[in-house]
Amino acid sequence: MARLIFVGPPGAGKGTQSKFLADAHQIPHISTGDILRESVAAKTSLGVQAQGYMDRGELVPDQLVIDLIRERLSKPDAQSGWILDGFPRNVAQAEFLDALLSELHQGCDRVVNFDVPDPVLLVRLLSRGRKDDNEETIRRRLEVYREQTAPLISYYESQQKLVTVNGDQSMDEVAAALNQVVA
Ligand code: B4P
Repeated sequence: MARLIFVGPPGAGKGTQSKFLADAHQIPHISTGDILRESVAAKTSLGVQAQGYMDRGELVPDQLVIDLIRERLSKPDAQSGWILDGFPRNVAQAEFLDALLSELHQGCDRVVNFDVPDPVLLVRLLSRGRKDDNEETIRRRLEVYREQTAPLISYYESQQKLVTVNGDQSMDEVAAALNQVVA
């Protein structure tokens, strides 16, 4: 399984597990959150436009992330596999991705949904302590997840690509569960 999409609430372990699996399979880990944070730090035009949304726990406008994903997936190292971590985040982004992949003659093999209860997410994110990991912003990110990202579960279920992993286990246990579903 070389082309994977990771979906789940903030703090579910998408970034953590992406790194493990990308290293093991020697495929790029493409995290829209990481790319946006690097753009904010470098004060690029994308970063300047994205910063306020990220600080408030809102999704940045679709067109900004769509443009960056189009560019990233067109690079040579993304032609034989990737893990998309944090993209798509809503149905409009998922529809864009379906169209882009068909243009690039690619397809996604599996969509992994990380299932973790809200109280566990809150504890994890508060202990990570990133700039957007304060209680008010986390609550907003969880609301945004429920309103905009959770509908992707039925979107990908209907494409018969969805697998759900229990993310409320140790990192090694989650990695083992993930290996079983993507092997
Ligand atoms: P992201 O960077 O995607 O932020 P996240 O969802 O909080 O990260 P993640 O869920 O990967 O964290 P992880 O579990 O690895 O997005 C940040 C912001 O960028 C968004 O709010 C939005 O503004 C913007 N954005 C990104 N993509 C976008 C898009 N497509 N469209 C629009 N806007 C977009 O780690 C969490 C913590 O849990 C870590 O400390 C980790 O060590 C710990 N952890 C992980 N697994 C664990 C386990 N099994 N047990 C215990 N702890 C664990």
